[in-house]
Amino acid sequence: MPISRAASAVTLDGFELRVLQLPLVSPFTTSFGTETVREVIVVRALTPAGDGWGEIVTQQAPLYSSEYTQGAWDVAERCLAPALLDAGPLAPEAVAGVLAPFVGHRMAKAGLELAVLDAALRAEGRSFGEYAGATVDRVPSGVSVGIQSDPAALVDTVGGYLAEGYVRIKIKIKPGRDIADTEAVRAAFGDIPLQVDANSAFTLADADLLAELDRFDLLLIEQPLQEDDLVDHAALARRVRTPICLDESITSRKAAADALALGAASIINVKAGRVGGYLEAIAIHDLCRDADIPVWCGGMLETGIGRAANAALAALPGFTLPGDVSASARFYARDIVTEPAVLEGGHVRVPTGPGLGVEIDHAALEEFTVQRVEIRR
Ligand code: SMG
Ligand code: MG
Repeated sequence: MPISRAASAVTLDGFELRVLQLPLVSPFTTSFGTETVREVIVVRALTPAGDGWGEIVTQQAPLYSSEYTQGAWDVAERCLAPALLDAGPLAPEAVAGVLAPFVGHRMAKAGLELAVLDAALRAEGRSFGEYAGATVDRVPSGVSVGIQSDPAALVDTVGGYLAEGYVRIKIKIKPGRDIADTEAVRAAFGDIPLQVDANSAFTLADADLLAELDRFDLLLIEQPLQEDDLVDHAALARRVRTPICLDESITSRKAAADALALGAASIINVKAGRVGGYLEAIAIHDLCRDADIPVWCGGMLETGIGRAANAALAALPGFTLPGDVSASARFYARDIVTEPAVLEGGHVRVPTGPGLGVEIDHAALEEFTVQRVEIRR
């Protein structure tokens, strides 16, 4: 690991966990359901030098992946936080090793690691972007558009986002809401950068249908098959011209290497929560950059905390495709940071302040908190 990615150790006095429920500005529908409220866990690392903040990007129910809020809460409170508090002064790079004996629970681990990372970098006065190796000061912003009532409504919604300046559109698809939706967006807006995300809703038996998407010149098809269908994804990739991009399947650097070796993906969606943390996400970026595999930064409807971290991650040089790093207002009327991410000329700025470079709006944090616990050494 390059020396620039080493931060100094912090002394952990404790962690505070909060479940937040943030209302969404509009319902978000994917192949697995509709959300109107984003439930998320905010993590505060308590150190003598100050607090660090992270977020656990689970949802209320295990629909995107096997993790869910109360499961993450339980494992964080019962196992993960106590192990970190027992470890003594801790560098952020040591967090994953301390948590490695606990199988799975990557989103929970990622949220704790991010809080430690933020605390350590704030103490050093260094930004996460600088630490991670960001090479640009703003990143192109794509938007993920949920399934709408019908293709005409989808065209309306996409038109609104294009008018705001988003530089790439991703539409969610599912069986029965696939070809016609994609065709409607292509017909309405011509040659815009466009991709689709199925969130695992198809099977290899749908290969002919998925191959019909080839005529729309999409940037990629994201996660058409199940999380553990690597071999089927490889078979599908041989039957469609559109690049296959994996999201749910890529749970680690090793999973990314395996998927690439199998030919299951030619593009990778990097999401820190899904892979157990931003450091593992950076390792996947490094692997793909060395292998000339394009990556882009995925999103989990993050609050201002994770959104700031995502903007910095997306500023690494291997992120050659626009990510799901949109303005906070795309999801939230009120965020929990004092300066939520905004869209400026189709881009989102990479924060430059210490740590994640955002300050918590404590009144908003309180307003959305529905559950709270403190774990002390
Ligand atoms: O944060 O802009 C965002 C959301 C992007 O579509 C998005 N995420 O599968 O890529 C994905 C979904 C998962 C979100 S479900 C909580
Ligand atoms: Mg996805």
